[in-house]
Amino acid sequence: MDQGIYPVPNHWANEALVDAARYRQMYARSITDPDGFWAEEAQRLDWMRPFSQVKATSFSAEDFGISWFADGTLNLSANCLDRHLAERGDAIAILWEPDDPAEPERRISYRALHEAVCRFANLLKARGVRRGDRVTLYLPMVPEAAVAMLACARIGAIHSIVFAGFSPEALAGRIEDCASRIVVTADEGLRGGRKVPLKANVDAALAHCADVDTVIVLRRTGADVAMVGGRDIDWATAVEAQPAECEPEEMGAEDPLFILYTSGSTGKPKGVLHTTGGYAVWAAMTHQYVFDYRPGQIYWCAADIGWVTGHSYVVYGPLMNGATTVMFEGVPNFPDASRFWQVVDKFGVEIFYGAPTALRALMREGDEWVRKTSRKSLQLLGSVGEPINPEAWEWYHHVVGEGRCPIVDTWWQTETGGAMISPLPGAVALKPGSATLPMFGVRPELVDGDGRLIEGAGEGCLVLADSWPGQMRTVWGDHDRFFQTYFTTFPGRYFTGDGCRRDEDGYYWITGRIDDVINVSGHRMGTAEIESALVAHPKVAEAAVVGMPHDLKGQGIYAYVTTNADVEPDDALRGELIRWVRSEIGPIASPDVVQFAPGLPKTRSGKIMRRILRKIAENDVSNLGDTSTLADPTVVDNLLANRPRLE
Ligand code: 6R9
Repeated sequence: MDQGIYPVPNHWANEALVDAARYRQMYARSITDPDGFWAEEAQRLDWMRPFSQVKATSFSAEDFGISWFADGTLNLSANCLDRHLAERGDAIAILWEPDDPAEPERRISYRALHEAVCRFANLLKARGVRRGDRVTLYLPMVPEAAVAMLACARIGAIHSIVFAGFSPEALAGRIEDCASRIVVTADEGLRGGRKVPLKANVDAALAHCADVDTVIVLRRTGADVAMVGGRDIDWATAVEAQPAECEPEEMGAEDPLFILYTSGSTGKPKGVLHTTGGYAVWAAMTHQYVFDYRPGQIYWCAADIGWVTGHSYVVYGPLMNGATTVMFEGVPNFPDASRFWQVVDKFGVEIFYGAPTALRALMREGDEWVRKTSRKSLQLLGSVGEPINPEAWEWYHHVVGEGRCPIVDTWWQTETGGAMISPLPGAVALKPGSATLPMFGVRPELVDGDGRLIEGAGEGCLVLADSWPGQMRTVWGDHDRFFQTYFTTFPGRYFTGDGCRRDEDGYYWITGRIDDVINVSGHRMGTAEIESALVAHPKVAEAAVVGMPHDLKGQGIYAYVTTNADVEPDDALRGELIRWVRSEIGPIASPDVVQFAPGLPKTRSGKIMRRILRKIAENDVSNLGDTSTLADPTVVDNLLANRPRLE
């Protein structure tokens, strides 16, 4: 299975911040002396009041609690901006590349970013936003998205970013869940030459959210959008009237920084809450070590700020480290499949961090699109979001990186705040498809279905035995759900939801989700969420959704639908249901396959046997396993006979 080993290149071993010996020594210390290790790592931040406690954490039911650096105070916006001004105020903080290559790029210095953040922070305050208030951001990939995030952090407001590809319904649910009174958006977004009606979506969402009293609208395309008097204000005009200085609030290390909604195996998306101090230490430290980041380097993480990768590795991590972070508005294949590498050449990008789904799509277009660009600036490549298949890894390494650039395959989650299992490029030999070894302070363990620890090489559920500073602290508004979701499956341990293999060298190979979460192009979708959207359709009686293998997306969405008795299912209804899910949740949730079924396979107690549905979706029907507990075994014969033909 192992495809071979790529040893650490000599110049990396000699010049990297962390070499193999140092990695081992630092890792060992992080486990045996966490307080000492983290007290030192935390010095990378500017604290307003130093902390006297470091780690105070327990995963047990009796004394459950997670807190880091509890009595320290700091401001994350000041750590991203103010402290760089003296030394590198004129250095570029954000290098922005628009969707359309004919439009000019924007280069925003640390000083200019600081001023924009202060003005926007003052505007938020003028609209009544106070410490602890929630601010929903529904923005395209433009520098103002980072400005809005940092402005919230500056005044102690909690930002909740909703990916600009989500529908009005999904947006409304997230606004309501955290009760935010203010939404920041743009007239329209622009992706791949197509316009996204963001303001119109906000208007539709707000029909359900009576408590929102302010909508700040950024002009991106200049489209003529409806403005509601008293509620909607124009970003540019409003900030002009604001002072260019805004004192950063002194925040406790455990004060909330942001909420980010993510899908789980049950129920509605959860509001993952991250706090200030621990998250900041984690994002800054991992950004520095994983990417071996040196001041002055041009760094590009191609994730959208709507996902956690955009939070930690487009904005917070790089800016804390004084980096020049590239922000890209567009998509990998517009205007053509060379775009990523043209942007690399245009800016001289040295570190590129992307997702396997994009790489697979580009790989399919052929090497020519890559080869006609230079890419000579590239030194290091990264991967995140889903397991990278060895074929895509090899292509990334040999074609994109011309065999010269190590690949850091970083395993982590919205919940973890930053990279958890990842090679450090100067320290760890690479194996294509493996996220390799744990980050400092991370204690991965494998357990079997009964919770027994698996020692040495083996495969099981990936759990984490102890806390790390970047860990989420709660589910917004539902602390019990936080405990139930992550700490009860294997008591005393954090349950990741991922399956994993550990090889003879102690390398970790993530095999994918083992819960009811589907990873579509690196985006997490809960099956329950899509099912509830389907059953909300007036013609649908019941629905079950599972993942299926998909060449480009990693996993696709396979929906089994039982219609109401008086409905004749046909292709028109199939199309209608797909459009329905798109409008209920967003395009990323569109089912790839809809199979109509007069009945779903259920146990006698009425529980849907997803195992069978998964096997059918995976086209692995030779052995469906034990079907004896089914209430009606003929249901399965019908499912098998009526599988839609897939190309
Ligand atoms: C950062 C992010 C988390 C889930 C995670 C896992 C999958 C992410 C991965 C990976 C294999 C990697 N995942 N990175 N699987 N190798 N390098 O993606 O967060 O959106 O919360 O997704 O993504 O299944 O549990 P999030």
